Amino acid sequence: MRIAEAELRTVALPLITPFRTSLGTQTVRRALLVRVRGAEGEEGWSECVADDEPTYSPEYLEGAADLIRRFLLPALFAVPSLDPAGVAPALAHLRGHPMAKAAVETAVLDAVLRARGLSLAAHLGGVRSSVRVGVSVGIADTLDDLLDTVDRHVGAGYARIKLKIEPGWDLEPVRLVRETFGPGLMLTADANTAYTPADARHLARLDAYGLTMLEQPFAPDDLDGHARLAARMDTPICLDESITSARAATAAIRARACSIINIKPGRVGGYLESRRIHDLALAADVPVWCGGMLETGLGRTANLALASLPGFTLPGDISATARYYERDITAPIELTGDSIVVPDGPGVGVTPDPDALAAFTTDPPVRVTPAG
Ligand code: NPQ
Ligand code: MG
Repeated sequence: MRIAEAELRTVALPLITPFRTSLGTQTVRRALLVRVRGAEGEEGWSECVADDEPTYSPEYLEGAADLIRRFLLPALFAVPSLDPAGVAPALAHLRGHPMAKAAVETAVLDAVLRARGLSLAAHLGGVRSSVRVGVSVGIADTLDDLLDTVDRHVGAGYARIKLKIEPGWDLEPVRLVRETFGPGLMLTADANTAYTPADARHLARLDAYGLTMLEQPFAPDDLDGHARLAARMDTPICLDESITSARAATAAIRARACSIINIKPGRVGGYLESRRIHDLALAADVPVWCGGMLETGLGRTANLALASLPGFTLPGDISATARYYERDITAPIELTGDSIVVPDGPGVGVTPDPDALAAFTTDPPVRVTPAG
């Protein structure tokens, strides 16, 4: 395709309940939506997962919007015959910003695949028509509140519960949830980098609770610290923030820093890089699963397509819409048993509902054209 114009808009979706992690508390999810239009009338949509503040990653929403408008789209306008696989090479001279790059690549993927009548799942090599999913449970005010929340999600059917942890909220909540729900519950913990290797002895006590994995205890660039922790714990170590590319995934596996990988398309620069990480992890016998960034239905649906690949053997952080939002910008995504059906429509398979967009858009959409 040749991109003729693009539109950037910000939507704000109130969360049903605040989401607290070791990084902070979120009450509203603001999301940057990208729409591209091709010279032949092709149309594609995507969502950038950069958050309001650069806490989970160095990227943030306003920065991503600025970068997309001033640098990424102009670089793509200059390509006369743009294939989805050509997006990353055309942007490779611009350093960093994987979430912004993923958003424009995904919009191009959606446009091109829709024009071809092919689903994103089929294009990526998906092999499952539905995927098992879990829920990520934030840090609670009290242990009673936590048990109520976990009980509700287990009752809803979720295949796995992930507890957000931080120093002062770790052994006790994990022990209590394990004791209350028994050994049959698939349980994991995610620290979002809140610990240092000096905490290794403390973290090793989590081995008593049969966790399927401990996610990202240390800083993103501390592969050595994670490798040393992995060597002394029975609980498998999973990396999230550390895995910023296929090359980073290879380095982490080689260093024995993790035995499981969380793949988030935004964090690694897109769905095509995500597939490369899936492929190399599968070859190395490292299970992968699809992470979540409190996406709207647009990003969440694209994640379902990715999670249908064969190496995604662990439940993803792809909860039903109702876990996070009263109303979404797409049709609600629903849980069936412990799974969600992978859409098979062309492209990502959903488009934003105009009424919902009108209701949630916070600022006038910005139109970007080759003329400037
Ligand atoms: C994780 N997500 O696996 C992330 C972290 C995370 C669902 O646990 C705003 C936007 C706030 C994205 C907080 C889940 C966020 C965010 C935490 C992502 O580590
Ligand atoms: Mg994580």
